[in-house]
Amino acid sequence: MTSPSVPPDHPRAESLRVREKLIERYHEGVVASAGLIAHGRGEAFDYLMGEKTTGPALRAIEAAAAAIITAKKPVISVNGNVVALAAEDVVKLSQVTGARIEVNLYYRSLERERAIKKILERAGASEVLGVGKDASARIPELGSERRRVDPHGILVADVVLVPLEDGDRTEALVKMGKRVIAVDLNPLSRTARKASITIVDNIIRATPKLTKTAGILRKQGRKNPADILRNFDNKKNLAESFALIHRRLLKLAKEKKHSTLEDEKLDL
Ligand code: PTJ
Repeated sequence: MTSPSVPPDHPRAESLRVREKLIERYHEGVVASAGLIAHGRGEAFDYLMGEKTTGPALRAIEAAAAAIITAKKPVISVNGNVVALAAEDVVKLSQVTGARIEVNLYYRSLERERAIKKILERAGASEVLGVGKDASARIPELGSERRRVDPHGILVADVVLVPLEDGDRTEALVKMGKRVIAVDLNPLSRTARKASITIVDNIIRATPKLTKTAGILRKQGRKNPADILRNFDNKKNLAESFALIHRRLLKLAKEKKHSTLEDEKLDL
């Protein structure tokens, strides 16, 4: 099936281009069919937050950067949606922080693992863990295919970044004593609530900001990251995202004239 090209003057051109990219990757066997549904859910929450990186998200990004650069064995876990939306950005993050990249899929198949690895390598990755027999270790207490991990990657990691995740694994990883960083537009999701640090933002916006912040913190030395982590409270940060959505909807409800998201980006 061929996709219609997106008219550049369409008011939601960027959003449509992102959708087309995901559909393309779906047809290539990279994105799972459920990944398209997951994207729609993410879009809905992005609307509620004004499609921009919020204050609470920026604070979570700073804490996440601090956690990654002070980790001994940080790992970035990637799935179909993540490579479709942010392959180059994930590779850059890995290069700046030294975090290893591991493929970890809910709908696991060797074809998908290989296709994802190929995209990451095309984006500049020199190493991709967790493909095929390399995912020989198991996360205890986890029933899904996500339990299969690389013994050199997620199994021994102290910090794991899990963008676009389903909640069970986050919970299991936290139980294993790991610090888990989630990127999830839905602040109500299990993942968002179970993670150690939750970045409530679009992976497309959050990943380059995370890389930039990690680079800046690295230059400042290690004391500052430790302070940032000590002062970060994930529950409080999530509550700020809820409050922000609440305030935004109240403000929109009070608007007398009709306005759309495109002509009125509310500054909250
Ligand atoms: O590639 P696989 O086989 O590992 O499968 C991946 C999916 C995404 C299908 C799987 O992990 C899944 O079912 O995830 P969920 O439970 O639907 O959760 C995905 C979460 O990501 C939802 O809470 C969405 O709101 C959120 N989300 C979707 N798009 C984005 C996002 N968060 C950040 N940025 C996005 N672009």
